[in-house]
Amino acid sequence: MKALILLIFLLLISGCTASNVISLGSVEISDYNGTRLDSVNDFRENSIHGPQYINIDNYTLEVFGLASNPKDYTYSEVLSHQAYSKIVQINCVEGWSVKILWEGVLVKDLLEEAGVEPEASTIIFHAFDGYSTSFPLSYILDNNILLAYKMNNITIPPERGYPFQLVAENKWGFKWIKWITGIELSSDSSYLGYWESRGYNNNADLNGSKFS
Ligand SMILES: Nc1nc2c(c(=O)[nH]1)N[C@H]1C(S)=C(S)[C@@H](COP(=O)(O)O)O[C@H]1N2
Ligand SMILES: [Mo]
Repeated sequence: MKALILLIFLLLISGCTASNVISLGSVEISDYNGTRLDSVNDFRENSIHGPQYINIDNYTLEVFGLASNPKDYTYSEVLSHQAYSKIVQINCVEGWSVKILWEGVLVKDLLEEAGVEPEASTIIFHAFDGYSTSFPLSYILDNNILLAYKMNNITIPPERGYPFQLVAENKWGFKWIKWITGIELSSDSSYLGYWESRGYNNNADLNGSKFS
């Protein structure tokens, strides 16, 4: 009898421990399918107003402007979209670069939900620190541009743009807007963002000129 009670007790606690596993956060990876990655800590901090610390409970991503179905998303609503990943290097005009595995959702998927109106030619991204930058709509659609929430398998840290940084591949770092709060569909193809209105090339192609 005592042995039976002991056995039941042991079964119970083993069951408890098994269902009680607490998942710890992921660890940054440094290698992906044979590609050596740089680290989240290899970035330089040169943001216009320093790091921003966004409270995710009050956060919304607003998709607005020339859209038939403008929408406000919570963080988890954005993350409920199909996830994609790719390795892309960010290059700052100041001369440093960092190669990272990015994971996020396609900006294109959000734009399709918002219903792009025919006059929309330009996508303007707005950020929590007042920063902005813009792209031709075709660049966003044709290149599967990511709105990233993870870098090297960890959630993007506040200093690096939490909750979202744009992976503006083949463009200079100043197009990689962090702390994104708004995606605006616009017809203003001559819109100039923060650095673009201070002399940097609005096209910002890596193989083109840095300055306008
Ligand atoms: N919101 C916001 N995004 C921003 C910036 C900024 O000042 N504010 N700086 C840009 C510049 S110039 C570069 S090179 C990259 C660099 O990313 P990092 O600041 O994480 O190194 O962020 C870009 N995104
Ligand atoms: Mo930069």
